[in-house]
Amino acid sequence: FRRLGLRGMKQRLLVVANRLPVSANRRGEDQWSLEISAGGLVSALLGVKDVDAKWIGWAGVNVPDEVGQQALTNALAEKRCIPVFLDEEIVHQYYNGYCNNILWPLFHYLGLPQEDRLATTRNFESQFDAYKRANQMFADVVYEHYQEGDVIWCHDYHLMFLPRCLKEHDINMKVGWFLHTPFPSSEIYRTLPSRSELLRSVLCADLVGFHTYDYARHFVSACTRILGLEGTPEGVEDQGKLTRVAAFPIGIDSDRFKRALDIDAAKRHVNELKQRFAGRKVMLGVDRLDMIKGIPQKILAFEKFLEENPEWIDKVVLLQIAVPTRTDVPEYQKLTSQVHEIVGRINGRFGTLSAVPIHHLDRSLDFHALCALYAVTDVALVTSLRDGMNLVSYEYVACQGSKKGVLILSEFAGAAQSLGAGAILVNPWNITEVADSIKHALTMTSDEREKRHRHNYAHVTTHTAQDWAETFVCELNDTVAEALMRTRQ
Ligand code: ADQ
Repeated sequence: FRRLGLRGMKQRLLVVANRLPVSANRRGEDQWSLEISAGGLVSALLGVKDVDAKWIGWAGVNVPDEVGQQALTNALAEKRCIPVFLDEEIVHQYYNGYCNNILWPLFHYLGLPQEDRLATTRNFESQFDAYKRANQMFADVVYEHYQEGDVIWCHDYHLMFLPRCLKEHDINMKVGWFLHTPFPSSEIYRTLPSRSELLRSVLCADLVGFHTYDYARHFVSACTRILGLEGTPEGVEDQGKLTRVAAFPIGIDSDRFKRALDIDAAKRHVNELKQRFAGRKVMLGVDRLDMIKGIPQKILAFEKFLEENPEWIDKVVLLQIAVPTRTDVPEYQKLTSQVHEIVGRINGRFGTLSAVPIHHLDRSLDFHALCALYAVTDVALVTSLRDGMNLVSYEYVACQGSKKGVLILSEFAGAAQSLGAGAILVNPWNITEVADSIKHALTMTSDEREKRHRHNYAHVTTHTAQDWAETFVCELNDTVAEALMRTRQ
């Protein structure tokens, strides 16, 4: 890639994502309070500096009245955010329905939810219709704010129809689309009833990006097998028009995490945690409470470890921080109960009068508390069943400057491709293997720990969110410039 850097380019960037990076709470008819929300996309884009960027997306609330909408628009403007207003019905059909019930499980190889498979199939067309309408609503807001020369960067599976809406409005818009989840094998993807229409819409973008080369390859295969188009080393070609397809592995703002640990609030948390868990090894899990994160599998592996290594009872504790998401979706409510039940059972089984083996918190932590946890814990356990990248593994490594803790990482997370040499890679479905890895991590020599950590730390601190965004935007500019040259020749 040509690494021009965004600094000084003075190019405007419109980031379009389903959710704005803030959650809005109404405090009165025209009063809103805004709070940064947790999530991978937010964390990554907060790390992108020195760009004239505006963020377009849904604020996560239904605001039916004009007074409220205007007040929220004004409050968000200070954060360089522009809201898209979606009503309850469209949120239900587009977001809960098509995005979260159909695309999300499919892209993570979970298929459609079993018990409402028939209902899902029946509702499919109306949900897809709502999906297209919602994408058009995002496009309408982009048109309102677009200026010639802007780069429009569309994010994620919620907005696969957006590149098409934008290009139909103005073929000269520079449009990039990036997927934060895996793109599944074409054999999985091809079960989606709207498979062709979605692929064709994504191909309207100038540049299509994925976290890993494998996801990019799956996408190109889907285009060749389902649409009969030609896959080239550059991307996908349709009657002479090339859509560039490439891998852009995301990163984090590692300096922000390191700096956070110098702040008094974080130091206080570190001291408290050290005192609280003195004499015991601490393992950490931090996830959104989602089925793709493999939380039940992780906890069951920990149980297996205690069962097979009783000498560790009372000497090791697992802290599992699970921030609830999509709480109105029944599948997620079921997952919460399932996790609570397993944790209760294991704590009943292995707890003593002085300690319980698992501390499970169903909530988001503030940034400094999270960094402190990353810094003091001995092992991080990431057991995603599938995960586009998994930034928690990066954040853990960034905060482990002095301790050099061990990362146990699922081979099904995109991060396994970048942190594989330093982490202990596991198949999260194999509970015995994960239990053995826990033992390996807890008993590892300091030489091995240091060597592994050094590898990962070098990667995390040199492949940052800033690099990711710069590379994507530069590549988009280059792709458009090259296409223009080709048409002029
Ligand atoms: P997510 O599925 O949200 O992201 P991940 O990449 O791990 O997964 O990011 C989670 C983010 O939320 C991290 O920055 C973490 O610090 C924060 N977080 C999680 N639990 C938290 C808690 N309890 N309290 C506070 N903060 C918490 C999606 C894809 C990923 C992909 C990212 C970025 O699913 O695969 O890596 O986008 O592309």
